[in-house]
Amino acid sequence: MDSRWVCLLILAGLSEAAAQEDLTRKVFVFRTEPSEAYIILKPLPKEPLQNLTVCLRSYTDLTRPYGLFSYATESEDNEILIFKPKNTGCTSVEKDTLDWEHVCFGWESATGIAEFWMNGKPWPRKGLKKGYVVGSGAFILLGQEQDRFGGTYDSYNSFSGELTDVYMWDFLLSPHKMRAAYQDLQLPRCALGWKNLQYEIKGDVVVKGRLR
Ligand SMILES: *[C@@H]1O[C@H](CO)[C@@H](O)[C@H](O)[C@H]1NC(C)=O
Ligand SMILES: [Ca+2]
Repeated sequence: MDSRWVCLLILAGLSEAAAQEDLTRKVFVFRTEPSEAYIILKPLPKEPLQNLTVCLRSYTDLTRPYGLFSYATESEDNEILIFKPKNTGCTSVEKDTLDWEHVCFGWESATGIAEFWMNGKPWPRKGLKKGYVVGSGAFILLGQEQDRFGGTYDSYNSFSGELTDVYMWDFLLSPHKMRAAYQDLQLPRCALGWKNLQYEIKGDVVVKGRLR
């Protein structure tokens, strides 16, 4: 979709969460590199989606490509994918310029408009799959890119580092709320969010307090 970040899409509806954990001021640390670990997110979507927003914040020194958020259905493994392609232009990351990166991806079927926000700043909007409906019955993972519904990961695309502030809404956030997500301010209620997260850790991932 653009040169630095790729967001593919197709998505489903969200149901109410049951057992939830408030992860405020916490992060997931994916400790190994490359990694076979991932985190399964719930609740599983029940309704097809016509609108959506996914936001998250990550911190890593990886220079290879990596998948952060992978939403797959049985018919489409890249239904929604937040994936960072190879870091171009440099072979190693300057450690003192490393910083957290916050991204939000939003999409609205009626207009087919996709938004991509990087650290609170919108990139030029693009057209994407106007009239499409994201299928329900999804498998949502953090830290790997699914090449098949609920499985087959290429560890070369795995994430290593810290991940936090993961949210998904079944509507397109307003520009005001996109900026609020970046600034970690009050956000609209959602079934899948960092303050009420239902998740299951698979592999070497630990929950730790934030350092910043
Ligand atoms: C999706 O967004 C459009 C435009 O804002 C709205 O008209 C429509 O009702 C929404 N659909 C759902 C299922 O919420
Ligand atoms: Ca894939």
